[in-house]
Amino acid sequence: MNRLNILTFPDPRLRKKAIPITAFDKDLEKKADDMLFTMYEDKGIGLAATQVDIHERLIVIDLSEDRSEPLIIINPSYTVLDDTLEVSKEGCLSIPTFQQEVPRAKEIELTYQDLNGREQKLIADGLLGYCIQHEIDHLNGKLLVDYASSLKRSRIKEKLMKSKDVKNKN
Ligand code: GNR
Ligand code: NI
Repeated sequence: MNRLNILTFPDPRLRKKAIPITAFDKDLEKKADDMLFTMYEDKGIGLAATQVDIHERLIVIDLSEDRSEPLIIINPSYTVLDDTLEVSKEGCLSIPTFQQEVPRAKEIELTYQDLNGREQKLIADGLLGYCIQHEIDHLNGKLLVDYASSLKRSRIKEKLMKSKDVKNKN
């Protein structure tokens, strides 16, 4: 398994729209494995392929305490079952040190394909529901900063660009 490099805001590659997956092969399995490994290493609860510069509709999630319940989600779409908007306070591995409150649908029904290309359905609310909505935002090039004020967005942009300068000088 390989640890993949996670893109950091404001990298323009985070804005690319991911395309549907059509080949359910060994190569796809390896991408999913590497993404799970990377997510566990970086202590995230979810990761979208866009964040590791793969612009295909693939996400991985694991909400379990002992990191033993990996979910591999391909070509996801969802319908809203309960459109009450709940406020979810979220972080993102692509925007270190940043947190944002985001309005999310309370309950969704997710339709997706598994690694074998078989269609699956899942009803989700709470953190799982929010996480799925967060990851699908990534596949569409949308980020937590888009829910923030322009002042807050420019502050985090300056901060992360500076910390990148420091890294490049060392
Ligand atoms: O690790 C993460 N935590 C989180 C918390 C609330 C809602 C969504 C998330 S996803 C995030 C990892 C990440 O950046 N995934 O894209
Ligand atoms: Ni994220």
